[in-house]
Amino acid sequence: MVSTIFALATASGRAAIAIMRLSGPACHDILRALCRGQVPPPRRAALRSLWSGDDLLDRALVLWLPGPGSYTGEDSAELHLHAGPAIIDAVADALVACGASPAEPGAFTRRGFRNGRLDLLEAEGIADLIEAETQAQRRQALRQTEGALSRLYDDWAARLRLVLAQQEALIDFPDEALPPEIEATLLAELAALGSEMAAHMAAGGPGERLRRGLVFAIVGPPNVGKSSLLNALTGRDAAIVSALPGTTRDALEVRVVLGDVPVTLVDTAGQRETSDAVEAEGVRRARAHAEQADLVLQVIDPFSPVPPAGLVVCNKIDQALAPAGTIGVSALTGAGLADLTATLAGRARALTAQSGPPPLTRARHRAGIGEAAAHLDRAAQAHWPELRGEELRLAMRALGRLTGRIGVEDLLDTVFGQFCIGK
Ligand SMILES: Nc1nc2c(ncn2[C@@H]2O[C@H](COP(=O)(O)OP(=O)(O)O)[C@@H](O)[C@H]2O)c(=O)[nH]1
Ligand SMILES: [Mg+2]
Repeated sequence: MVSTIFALATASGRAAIAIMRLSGPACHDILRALCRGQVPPPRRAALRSLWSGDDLLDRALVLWLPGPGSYTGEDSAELHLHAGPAIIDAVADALVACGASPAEPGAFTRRGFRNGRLDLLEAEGIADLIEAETQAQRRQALRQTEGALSRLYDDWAARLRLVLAQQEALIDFPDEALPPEIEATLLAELAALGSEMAAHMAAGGPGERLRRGLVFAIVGPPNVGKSSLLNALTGRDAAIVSALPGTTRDALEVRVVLGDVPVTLVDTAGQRETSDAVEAEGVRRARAHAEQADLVLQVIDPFSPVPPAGLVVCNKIDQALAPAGTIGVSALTGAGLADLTATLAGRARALTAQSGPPPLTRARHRAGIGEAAAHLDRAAQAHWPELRGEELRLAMRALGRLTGRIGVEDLLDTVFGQFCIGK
């Protein structure tokens, strides 16, 4: 028996309106109880008094959204309450008294998935859409909620199904006069699918990076002005600046938006030999950060040796000229900072740039496509027709798990656990 769930769909805290959302078979009964029989017509907003016994709880805009055309596919309702905490508490109590229960995170979207209103990729897109901080992230997430990635994977699955049908014909009628080119056509299609998947994985980096945001690490010798540069770039007094070398020990992270991409700038301890155990740990962490960063800004000053490669920023150009091949700035005077910001924004855009088909956006997608491609590879090399058929079925299964059309029970908690309550 499916339960009826409710949750606040709007953020908590004082506001003009709070939307309480309900979904499940008891919705109509609950509305009838709260509105004393005056349930509004389907999909028409209507003002109603909400009652709990003789207690008037609020006057609210009420929406009755019968399934299966609702977000969850079930009978649903919305109560647009005045957003006072006492009202929300009273309405929640009344809903519980009517037999409804508070929703878990992602419960509404999960029901939508179960009822075929959206697939797993589209559901992930909705989670990303809510998390999106920049317009580029919003566009990418919206494209995924609209099914762009699902269509790509479904199309591959459909082509695989055809290959599998041809393969089965070869298995079932080995002695019949089947056209001799069947096997060659089948192998050519397998190769084509394999290379499309490989290209998709190769092009997936930007999609994943845009979804999670970038990390730029600021590294270099002590005292060249790394912390000053972090403060200047972020317009915040986040890092401690001092003439004393070895001031920065913990890596300090500040989030900014560069080129419409969220970027975490990490200030690190200056690279030098040190007998101070804490600073040495800082130096070790700085190296680890640099290894994992999407981009490393090597900061020097005009008096330090120029690193052999990479993006080199020479700070303190108020004191001396920057060496050739470096980007000269002064964290003190602000000289060159606009150019540096523009360069970093360009790098951020390049690292997340997309063209052509929708990119994969999560490690889950990469793993699934990788698995499908591996089975295709084995299918192409299989000597036994039955073995090839089995590998093709496994490849289709890997694709089906991506959209959630097959065997995903074990995945659902992971996917929907990332949602907020009320979505
Ligand atoms: N003249 C000059 N001094 C700077 C500049 N940037 C930072 N400093 C000074 O250099 C010293 C070290 O700065 P800090 O940001 O702590 O360097 P870090 O050790 O690399 O993080 C401090 O005394 C800063 O005031 C600059 O652009 N010009
Ligand atoms: Mg520092």
